[in-house]
Amino acid sequence: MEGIAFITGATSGFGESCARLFAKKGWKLILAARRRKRLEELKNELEKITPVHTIALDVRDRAGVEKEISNLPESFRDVDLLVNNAGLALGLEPAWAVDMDDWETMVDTNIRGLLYCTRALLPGMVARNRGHIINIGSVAGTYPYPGGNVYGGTKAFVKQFSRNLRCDLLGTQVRVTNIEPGLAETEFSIVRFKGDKEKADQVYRGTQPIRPDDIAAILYWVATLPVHININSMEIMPTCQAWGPFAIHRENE
Ligand code: NDP
Ligand code: 8X3
Repeated sequence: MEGIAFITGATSGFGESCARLFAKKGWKLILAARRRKRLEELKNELEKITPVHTIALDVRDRAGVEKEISNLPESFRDVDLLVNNAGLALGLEPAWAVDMDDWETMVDTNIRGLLYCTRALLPGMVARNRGHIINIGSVAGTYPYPGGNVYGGTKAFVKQFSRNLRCDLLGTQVRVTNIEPGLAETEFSIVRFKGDKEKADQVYRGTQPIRPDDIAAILYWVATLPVHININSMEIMPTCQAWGPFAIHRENE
């Protein structure tokens, strides 16, 4: 099954890998992110194999999202798949020490941005009785860790919002999936540590993390299952990752 995929955060990591794979499989692409130059480079490359429409867009800009989606070119209008992938973590400080701006940026991107894109594209999917929204959540939306505070909170929102969407969409053929990856090497940690590449590299030191192409392959499988099958959620960790024991603070130790 081919169709039209709208991918947010297409300029790196999971989004970029998905763009490449879906292009190879014959899907038409709408690629959105803020970095215009990277978008244009990707468009030039992928346009050789499939039609591509790019949107230089900050998903936090509600009016911008609404305008761009209502002005999609005719041949890109009937979006079959929305991949709500644009997102980020900022910092790992404890809650009492974080920069409030970082919390706001995560909420505005991972929650509000995802909502704006979803709300703008969903009516068309329901009207056509066809479509799929794949949200990129995280294991951080289920399992807490020190410094995960608001990032994990935003992904917990994505998890429950995905489930609630399924309830609203019951009776339609529109599907919803929450993909929840664990340790994956992308630009994620460079962004989290605000450009500190050395610190970012330490996150993946001695590991074999998930690669963006792994997530793209999983996402493609989820998106191309028969329409009567809905994968509600999928939690994915690299084999080198698992859970730890409960943390217990002991006095005088
Ligand atoms: P990357 O940093 O490599 O990619 C993030 C993408 O999101 C970029 O294309 C970036 O593009 C885009 N983006 C960020 N903010 C905005 C914005 N305001 N408006 C539009 N686009 C935006 O990281 P990943 O590929 O790892 O991240 C993709 C998703 O996966 C995120 O939601 C992340 O939380 C999630 N995730 C990541 C994991 C990991 O370990 N890597 C694990 C679990 C989930 P640009 O800067 O050009 O706007
Ligand atoms: C990204 C995975 O564990 O760094 O969502 O939060 S983690």
